[in-house]
Amino acid sequence: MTKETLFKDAFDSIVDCEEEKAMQVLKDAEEMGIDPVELLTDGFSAGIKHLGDLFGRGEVFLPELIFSTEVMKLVTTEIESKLDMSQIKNKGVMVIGTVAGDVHDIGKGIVASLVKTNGIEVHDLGREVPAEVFVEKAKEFNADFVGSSALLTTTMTEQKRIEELLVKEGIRDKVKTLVGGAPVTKRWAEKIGADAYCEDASDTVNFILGWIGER
Ligand code: B12
Repeated sequence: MTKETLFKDAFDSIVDCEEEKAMQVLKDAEEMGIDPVELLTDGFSAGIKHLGDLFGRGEVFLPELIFSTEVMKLVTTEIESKLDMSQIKNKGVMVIGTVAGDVHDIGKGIVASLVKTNGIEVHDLGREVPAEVFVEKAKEFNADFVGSSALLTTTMTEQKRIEELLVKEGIRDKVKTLVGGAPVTKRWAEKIGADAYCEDASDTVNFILGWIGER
């Protein structure tokens, strides 16, 4: 088995909604010493994104998307349980969530896990989180970082509301804001005044560790 075949199997296991195959890939990856985060990003996540394209083109339907999401969630839970938390040092505090009106939480969950394994205390607020709650929790936990995920073009505007509320509540300069999700871009982040747009979980960690280094 080569690395390429393994990544292709990871991709296919999500597209074809095959739980057993996905679990076998995880086992093989462990034996081969493959980085689980790389496998998650370039294998499984690429698969769910491809399925989204097929869904967008009307080639697959919502039930298929829901079943594959279940497999994706099993995979991410399994990988999360294997991530090394032993180096955890509290380098900062993050609140993260998916914005109001949006149930997509797979990517947000991956980001939360990876940030956590890099020594940040993470408070995951879940999904469909109102802007007011992001700000309230940022205050309560004295957060350094506020991350919001939006997967729908119709819910991206909630990220702008978070920025506005942080200003209104007088804590905008106490936090760094990070935005992500499939329709979100660097341009959008700049437009709404967010500190960073992150393409994926590793990108997020790089931004956060960079800011911590600047302190
Ligand atoms: C899985 C999925 C679902 C699942 C979600 C299950 C769940 N618990 O998450 C289900 C089936 C429930 C679903 C429902 C719907 N979906 Co949907 N879904 C998807 C799909 C296929 C994959 C999303 C995903 O998990 N990707 C994998 C993860 C790993 O990637 P990611 O989310 O982008 O996250 C990465 C980065 O973006 C970044 N990131 C993400 N969040 C954050 C946060 C921060 C702070 C940072 C820094 C970084 C960051 O890092 C992550 C890790 O690398 C996408 C297609 C796509 N291309 O995204 C459609 C998609 C998002 N869905 C879509 C639609 C239309 C819907 C529905 C409206 C369908 C319907 N008719 O009901 C509903 C919406 C319900 C609602 N109110 O939210 C459209 C959105 C179109 C648009 N432009 O707005 C898409 C693009 C599909 C399509 N091509 O049409 N969906």
